[in-house]
Amino acid sequence: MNIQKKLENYLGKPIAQAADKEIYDGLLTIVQEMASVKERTDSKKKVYYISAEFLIGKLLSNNMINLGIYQEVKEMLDINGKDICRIEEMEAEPSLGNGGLGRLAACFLDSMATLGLAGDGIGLNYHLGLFKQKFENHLQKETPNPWITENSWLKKTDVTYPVDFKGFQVTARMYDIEVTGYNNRSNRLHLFDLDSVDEKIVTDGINFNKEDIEKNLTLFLYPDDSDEQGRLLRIYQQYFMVSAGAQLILDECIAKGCSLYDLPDYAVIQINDTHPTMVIPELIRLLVERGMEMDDAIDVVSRTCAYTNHTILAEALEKWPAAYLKKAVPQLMPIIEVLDDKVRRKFVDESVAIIDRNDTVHMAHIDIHYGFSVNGVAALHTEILKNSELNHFYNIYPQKFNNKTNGITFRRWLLHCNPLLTDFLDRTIGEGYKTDAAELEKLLAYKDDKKILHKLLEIKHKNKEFLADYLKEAQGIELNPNTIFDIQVKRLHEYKRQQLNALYIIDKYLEIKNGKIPPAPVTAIFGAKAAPAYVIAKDIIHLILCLQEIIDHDPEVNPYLKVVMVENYNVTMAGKLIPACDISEQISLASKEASGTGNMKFMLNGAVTLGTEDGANVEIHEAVGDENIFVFGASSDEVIEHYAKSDYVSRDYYENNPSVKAAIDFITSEKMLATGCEENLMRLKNELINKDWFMTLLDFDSYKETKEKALTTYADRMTWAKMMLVNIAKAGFFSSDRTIEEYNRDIWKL
Ligand code: 26Q
Repeated sequence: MNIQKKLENYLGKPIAQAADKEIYDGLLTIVQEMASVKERTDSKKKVYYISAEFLIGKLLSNNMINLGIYQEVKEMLDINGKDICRIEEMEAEPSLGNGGLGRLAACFLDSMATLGLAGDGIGLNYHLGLFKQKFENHLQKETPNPWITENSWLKKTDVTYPVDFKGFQVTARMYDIEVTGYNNRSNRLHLFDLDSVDEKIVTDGINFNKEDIEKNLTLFLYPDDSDEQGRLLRIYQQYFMVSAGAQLILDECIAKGCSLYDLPDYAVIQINDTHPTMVIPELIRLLVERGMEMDDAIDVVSRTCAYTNHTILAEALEKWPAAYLKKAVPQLMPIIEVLDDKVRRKFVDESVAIIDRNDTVHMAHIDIHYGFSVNGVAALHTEILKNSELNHFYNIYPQKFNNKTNGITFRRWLLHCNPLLTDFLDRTIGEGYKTDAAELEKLLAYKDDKKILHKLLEIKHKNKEFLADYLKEAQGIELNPNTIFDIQVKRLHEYKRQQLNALYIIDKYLEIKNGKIPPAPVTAIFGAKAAPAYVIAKDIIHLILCLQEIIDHDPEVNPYLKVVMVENYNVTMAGKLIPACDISEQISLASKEASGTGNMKFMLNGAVTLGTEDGANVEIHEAVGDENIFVFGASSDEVIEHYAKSDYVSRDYYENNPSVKAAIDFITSEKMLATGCEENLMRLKNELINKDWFMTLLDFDSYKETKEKALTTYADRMTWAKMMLVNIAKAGFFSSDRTIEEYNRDIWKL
């Protein structure tokens, strides 16, 4: 039966007469059916990608693309007077992640299924995803973000496991989401949940009773720098996930006939940052419980687990007071003590111990000692891990360290979000690039082809118009597609330096006020959520929202400059913004951004990067060459030296650089105070002058100079189009298919 018939059967009426929501539900059912009869990947050995976050985003269109029915459905809807974009809007986004790390996990699931590798995800079924962001009085407000509806991608299973906490036991239930590969077999994402969780305990905003674990365990995804209160709860969540996950893994292996001593031949567990680290002691505990000697269990588990590090920020490496673990999961402490004891017998160096003198447990240290692989997520990041952050470990275990530069799935970040470019590529270089991303390089043959270059500019312009239409309708924001779209979207963090971009905007504003007109009109677009307890990050949002309003109301300035901060930036919004971008802002302080993956999505969609030599920007720079990227700022070596010597003094820059001083002083100018809140603005100004931990002012001049160069180059349309073309052509390396092939080649060996 064709899809139109199936859908009409489901609806019981002609499509033209059905509401968007009914059509969505119908398509969901049909797609789920098609996905469930897909053959599952199968092999003796399987990878379990265990992660506290899977930022999968909306699934309908993605699944339809991977099942090969997207085009057919789109046309069928068209004929019946329905717009697929409207249908997509009926789906609530599962925001089950904070940002890069969670989104990476989702891209990896897509690539594993597409490559036909047996690889399932293990995570948590948060009832409320990352909070919804609202702006009120130029401030971020957080509200709950439910996504589970009656008809959803989640399938309840009968699989349950007991999980013990101190003094009580709960039952973990498994829910599954089918992961369809692109023209290939399917895998599963297993999300564990607790039947007793009760959404009604959420009071105002996103507050809830933190005491009642049985009601709140999987209620919320915690923001990435959760406050003290939330920390204990995270331990409960993490243990719940790994204990249920470990039981599932053992069950599956045993069902395949595996003797537990052969576990590494049947399973490889990829630990996504330290959040699932407790899987190591938990598996050891379970194996011992099933009769294995402790030493054997440690050996078996160590040959099964591999660890990925996603951060260089020392303060972000998870450490738990032993007292917390004792309070929540006392059964793990004796195991962790044995693990620590073994390390201490072997190595005198206190810095590699698992439990330190203050009785704090270092989660990453467990992973490194008791996993067989440690990888960073971009070349520079891995080098920094080896040479500084984890140097002591690298000296002990050089063979464990390896790099796996991140990647993104082209199914979502090109085929779905940019149909115009996809269609253009299909016609220009054929469709081979969809399964072999390296084929994008075929585009280089057209580097000097004026017709092709014009076409690229035309596509970009259309995408800018689409974005303008969308933002007008969704958020009442007016954009002019004839301006340069300069976009910085990512979590709000001081190290990512949205404040540098904001200072540039103030500088521009002041220049225009003084009669200096910029080479081309610019629209600076931001999107970012700040963790609710991250005060300075929220102050930076406040600054940007105030600038937006002031500039909007200033007729002297608004013909040349516009600032827009979109509300509630998420995966869905990313899919609309990225294809419309001219300049991709990747301006973290060198050495701080492990990789970045937004940088890759922008490049693939023909934006030109304005960035520091940080994370994967370094590899983007190498791929496109000096002429096709705008690089600025201090190098990671310089930055690391500044930290080592503690010789960066932001006040010196403030006092000696008149532009910097003027921009910072503007933050608390009369105009700003009339729009914003004095407390927030004063605090931010003081922070920049007296702390500036991420050296914003150090790079100000170089940022400004390089950005001016980018704006001038933009005016030369053919040069710019050529830059776009090279960026697209060279994006193939950043496909997550390549990344996953490398994981499999070097670590998993399926
Ligand atoms: C920790 C403790 C308590 C509560 C939350 C957390 C927590 C949660 C999420 C800490 C960190 C995260 C997320 C980190 C993350 O997204 N890292 C990013 O990973 C990307 C994929 O590798 C990289 O591209 C980014 O550079 C890196 O910042």
